Amino acid sequence: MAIKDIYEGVLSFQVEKVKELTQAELDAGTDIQTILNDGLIGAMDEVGQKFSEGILFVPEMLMAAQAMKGGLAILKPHLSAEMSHSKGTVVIGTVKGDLHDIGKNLVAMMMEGAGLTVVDLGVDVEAEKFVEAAKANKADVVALSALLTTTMPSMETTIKAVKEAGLSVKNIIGGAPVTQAFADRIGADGQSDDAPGAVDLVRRLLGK
Ligand code: B1M
Repeated sequence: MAIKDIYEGVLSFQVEKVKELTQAELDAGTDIQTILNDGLIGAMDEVGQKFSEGILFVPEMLMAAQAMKGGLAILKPHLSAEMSHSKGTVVIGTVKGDLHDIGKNLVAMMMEGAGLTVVDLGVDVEAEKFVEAAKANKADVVALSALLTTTMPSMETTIKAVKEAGLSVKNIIGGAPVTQAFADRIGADGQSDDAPGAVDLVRRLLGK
């Protein structure tokens, strides 16, 4: 039994095995950060890398994320508030009018896997709800997803509302129809084409 087995368990999508191994490491007194960083997060970093290289695809990334989430659920009660907030808080949702959530969920899971605290508002989220949640959770980042060209304007409305509320947060956007030119035009701090890229973007924006 070793952290390496947790890492391999995530890479081979074994939810139950990852949960059992994570619990076993906890019971053995292994440092939580080591389990998190060297096991779960490390494996998701490799998954993200392989996705970027075209070696793994969305279904595999979702399965690995599920396995990682299994381990994370075991660790969560043991993570101190300080640790769980140490890498930043992201408020994420699919913008108003849009019900697509598979990609957004994947982004949220990868962010959790990267040690960020994620507040997921779901789908069809009004601009005001993003503002309220960002305030209530002292968010570092507001992350908006849209899959429809018709809901892209909701991103602009939301970013405008966040800025008007005077919140000191970074706004990022993503989803199939989103481009860098669009992100620039609506004043977003960045955009990403995929979930691993969104994690990298947040890390860059937060200087981590
Ligand atoms: Co809809 N749909 N859909 N749909 N749907 C698309 C998006 C569409 C391209 C299909 C098509 O026509 N070829 C089209 C949009 C056309 C357009 O606007 N240009 C479309 C349409 C038209 C519609 C409806 C209007 C259909 C209708 O009712 N007439 C309707 C709209 C409903 C609404 O939202 N109001 C509709 C409904 C649905 C379902 C409910 C049936 C279902 C959604 C189920 C769900 O999400 N729970 C659905 C689905 C499944 C799709 C397709 C087939 C697949 C989307 C998906 O989940 N992809 C899609 C066609 C396609 O993409 N092939 C389509 C997998 C997912 C992992 O990828 O979401 O792109 P994706 O996420 C990626 C990146 O985009 C990125 O990272 C993810 C992972 O790498 N990403 C981010 C996403 N969010 C990000 C945020 C970030 C960063 C990266 O930072 C914040």
